[in-house]
Amino acid sequence: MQAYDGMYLDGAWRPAAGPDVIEVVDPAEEQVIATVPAGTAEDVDAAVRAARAALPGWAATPPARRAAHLAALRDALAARKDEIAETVTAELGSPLPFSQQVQVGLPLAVAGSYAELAATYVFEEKTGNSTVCLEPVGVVAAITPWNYPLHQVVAKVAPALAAGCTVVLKPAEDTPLTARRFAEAVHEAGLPTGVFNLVTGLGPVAGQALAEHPGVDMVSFTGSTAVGRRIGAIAAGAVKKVALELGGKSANVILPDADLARAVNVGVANVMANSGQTCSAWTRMLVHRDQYDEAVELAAAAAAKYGDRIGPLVSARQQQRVRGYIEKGVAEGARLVAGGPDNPRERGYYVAPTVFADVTPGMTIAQEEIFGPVLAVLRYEDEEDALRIANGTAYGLAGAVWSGDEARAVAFARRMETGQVDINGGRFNPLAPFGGYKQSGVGRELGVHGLTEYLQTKSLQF
Ligand code: TXE
Repeated sequence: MQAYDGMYLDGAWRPAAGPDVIEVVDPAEEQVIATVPAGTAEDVDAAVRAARAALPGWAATPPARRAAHLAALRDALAARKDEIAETVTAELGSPLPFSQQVQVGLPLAVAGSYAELAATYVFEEKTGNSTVCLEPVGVVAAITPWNYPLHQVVAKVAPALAAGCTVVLKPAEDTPLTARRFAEAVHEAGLPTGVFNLVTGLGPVAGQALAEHPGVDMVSFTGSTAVGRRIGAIAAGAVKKVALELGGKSANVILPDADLARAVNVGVANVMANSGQTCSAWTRMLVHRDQYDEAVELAAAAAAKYGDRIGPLVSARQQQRVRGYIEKGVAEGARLVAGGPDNPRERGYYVAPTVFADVTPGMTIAQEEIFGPVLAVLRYEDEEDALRIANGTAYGLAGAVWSGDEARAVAFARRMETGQVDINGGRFNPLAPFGGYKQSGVGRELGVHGLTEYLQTKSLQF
């Protein structure tokens, strides 16, 4: 057990204001592996002051110099990639190969993309007799969740720094160790003092104090819709900018002319990855009624094969939550064809890869975000029916369409109320904007769109 002290404030690790700590648990072993300080409003205030003091210098730093700093940060993260992957596995539980390839591989690509964008983005443009200046919003509060502990941090901090903003990060209480590794990389990369600050702590204490702090100009939040609403209300009250990346209930629409086996197998893998703890996961599979039985059989077999490779959920709380949803699915009349509510192992917060058939659009498991390895397979009559079902939830974050005719898939995707759609499998693109329609959020992350979230405009007339 390692007792970490200090928070990264104003360019150094400094003692926390209070004595309280947060226990970090290895979810595979159900054992406390470390403690970190539980920050208070006092720590938050010190961090915001440091970020404010650093703002004028960083905002005035030429973009090419900021880009060089971001490239150094990317390199520092890359140099520690194995250690970070091990840290993610220890506190989140994701299997090590997944931590290496996805949990760390993906944010490295994102950090690299912002090092390039900072160098090439045009921060000033002319329109008629005006010059439009794109200036940093100011001090950014980044509040992140635990499901992709490095990616969620990089997806906010890298564009904010590229834009010339300074940052205070409050990471999720379940995964603060990865955030500490990130802060170490910032330090090694030699970023100017106070440009990035880290406060570990509980959401309702440190997170709330940060969102409410008058020295914060913008809050960028990823997490539950319930907390997102609260943060949105705080931001509206203080008239500060806000970006919210919330939950999802994405549809994987398999049109009748698709390669059914491929669409089902990729669809199951998508839901089971990271034990279902992915906001963009395709948790609803929509299949034409003529192919329904075959698809259910394929999905059940694919889920059963996934059994040994799945990691635990992050916490006992999330395990309870997911089991509760599975029990609700059964109670509402859906048919379990793989997995179920029982823990498949003696130790660890595991849930077996679970597939429900005979799910109807109004059921709780077809409407609410479960955030576990649980797939709902729904039947549709025709394309219009599929579209109605796909668009028939409060969320709109991601989705997929499969068809032998790409143009048909694209036409369908254009009618989906969602921020990102993969056509016949798609591939991750660190430059493609990511974010939600409807209750899935406000604003976009990644690429140029992710950068402009952290900018405000000033026009000069001549
Ligand atoms: O999220 P919270 P939780 C969804 C998913 C999951 C559910 C609950 O469905 O089952 O949310 O997860 C901080 N003021 N997602 O409870 O509480 C908190 O410390 C300021 C979807 O872990 O929203 C953490 O840093 N901050 C999702 C962050 O908010 C507060 C990822 C997220 O925690 C706060 C995670 C407050 N009052 C969960 N209360 C996604 N979209 O990817 C908490 N926090």
